[in-house]
Amino acid sequence: MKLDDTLISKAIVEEFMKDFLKFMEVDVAIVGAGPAGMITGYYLAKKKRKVVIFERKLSVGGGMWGGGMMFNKIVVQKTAKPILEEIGVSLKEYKKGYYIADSIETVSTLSSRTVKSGVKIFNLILVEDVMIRKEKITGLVLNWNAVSLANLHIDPLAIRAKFVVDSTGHSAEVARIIVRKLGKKLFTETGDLLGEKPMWAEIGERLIVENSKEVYPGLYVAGMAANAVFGAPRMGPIFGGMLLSGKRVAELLLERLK
Ligand code: 48H
Repeated sequence: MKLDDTLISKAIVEEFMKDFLKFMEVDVAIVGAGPAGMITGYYLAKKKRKVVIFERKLSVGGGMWGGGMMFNKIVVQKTAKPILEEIGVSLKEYKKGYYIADSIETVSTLSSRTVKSGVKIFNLILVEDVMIRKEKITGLVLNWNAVSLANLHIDPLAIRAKFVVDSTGHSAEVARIIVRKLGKKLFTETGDLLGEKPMWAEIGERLIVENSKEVYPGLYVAGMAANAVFGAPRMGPIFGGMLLSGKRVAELLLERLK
């Protein structure tokens, strides 16, 4: 069989477009394919919800690849152990209640399980705005990240979602867009982003699960974004909270989608 160069290109364009069209209307659109976003997607897709994740970078995994200060190991506490076991990551007990995993194995296994569960991840796409109708978020406004990096004046495209999850990490970008465009409308004490507090693993990891909830009608926050919005400490290189937060948001959304 001779290989046809143009057929190879047609295959890519046609199949990409099919996927893109299919995921332009979803149950849940997740912004950011870090650990929190991927776990949220995994638990939603496991229950057959239609889920898409948009990630602006070439690679998924967010801040997980580098472990702590580029030592590529991640630590999770006992409560998060069942999640990593479920997705098939090897864990070693370091000291009682502290488990350690290889960060490369964790990101690659998590992303593989997320995609195989039915979540569609589009990389290289930046979420630059939201759609609001009757004071509820109803969709996302997308552009290629390369367009933004090159500072090109090119208009975006839009997709519709019943619910949106902001799992963009420290920057809490979707919640920030709401405040910038609509004023202090978040479900926080002041309506504004309260901002992340200094590092304290014990408190940060506890509060992140409580903070993983709806922050504006139709918009949920998961992972580091939850503590940035609700004003809780960062936790440093422990990742259990990101996984527990993602799972919590998936559970809340499954209730809403019933
Ligand atoms: C598309 C976007 C956009 C956008 C951002 O940073 P992440 O890994 O976030 P989490 O919450 O899953 O995990 C946080 C963890 O990595 C961490 O930073 C910890 C534990 N820090 C503790 C500490 O003390 O420092 O992933 C977020 C992802 C990234 O891949 C971004 O590229 C992506 O979101 N993203 N994608 N459109 N507007 N903004």
